[in-house]
Amino acid sequence: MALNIFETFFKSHHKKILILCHQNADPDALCSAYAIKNLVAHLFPGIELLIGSDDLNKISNGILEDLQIPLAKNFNIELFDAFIIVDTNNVEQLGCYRSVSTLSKPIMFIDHHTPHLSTTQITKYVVIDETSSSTAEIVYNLFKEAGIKPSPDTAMALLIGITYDSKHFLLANASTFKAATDLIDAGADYTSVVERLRILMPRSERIARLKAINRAQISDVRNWLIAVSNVSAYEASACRALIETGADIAIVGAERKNEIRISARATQNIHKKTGIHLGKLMEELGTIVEGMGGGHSTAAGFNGKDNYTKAINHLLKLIKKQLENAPPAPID
Ligand SMILES: [Mn+2]
Repeated sequence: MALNIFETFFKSHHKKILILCHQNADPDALCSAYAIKNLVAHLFPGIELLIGSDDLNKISNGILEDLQIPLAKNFNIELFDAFIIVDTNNVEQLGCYRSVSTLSKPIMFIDHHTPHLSTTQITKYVVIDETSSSTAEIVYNLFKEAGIKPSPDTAMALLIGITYDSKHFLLANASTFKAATDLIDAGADYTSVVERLRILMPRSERIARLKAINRAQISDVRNWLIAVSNVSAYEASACRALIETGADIAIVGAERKNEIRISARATQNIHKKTGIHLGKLMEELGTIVEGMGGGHSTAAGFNGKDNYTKAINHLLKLIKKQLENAPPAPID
């Protein structure tokens, strides 16, 4: 089924295609893009496929070198016939390549996040599975459906993507493990995957986390603890630090020259007990404040312009409104 959509997209005689990762591309995005490039080389030789990303996160930079993944730079996006957007649920997250949606060219999304409303308006080519641990698992299933065994390098890349996004199989289901064993059979080595993903947290990230905790404002809504803070970088990591420290919901904003970025995280506990879905709230925020948001139930983000205080206050209001009608947190 997914392979049908994938093949139909390529059969439209596209000659030069760009695969795009979200900004600050993580190993799931980068490795998925690399594996798609190799799958297409098997299925449709003759198509020129390039991988692009506004920037890569630190771990991805290491993987890029290790696996010698060709990342294209300084290209003109107008020279491509079509685009594949991986591990990204809205074009706003493409950073400097966000204008691809205005080029009136075919676009395909391959992703495991909750699709943004705009996605289905932009294109009919969507290979999205929200139940999948990672985009890499979706890409592996395309190989499987096509009856193609990934090369050892491709298998390695896919296992890196799956391991990273499933948090070393903490968020895995049976199909995640099945994909992993198939990839190990195809030549991937799990010990090397773990070694590649193990890096020390940079000092600047540790400082950002400590500052976020120091600056946190805490709201108590029906015993649920919401922590709001700000940093100049590492907002997602700062959110995780606040959650690890004890918040039920963490919101961390970062304000840069002409843009604001907000990350939010919630515990599985508050999501299960109150039904709160941060991805949906971030999407709603995009209809109130200029910008675009989305994500998963317990991890979401928002990108906007020049409206930091307004965006944070509105998000907090949306969360409070929902919690006021939800079951309270049990007090210990
Ligand atoms: Mn992912």
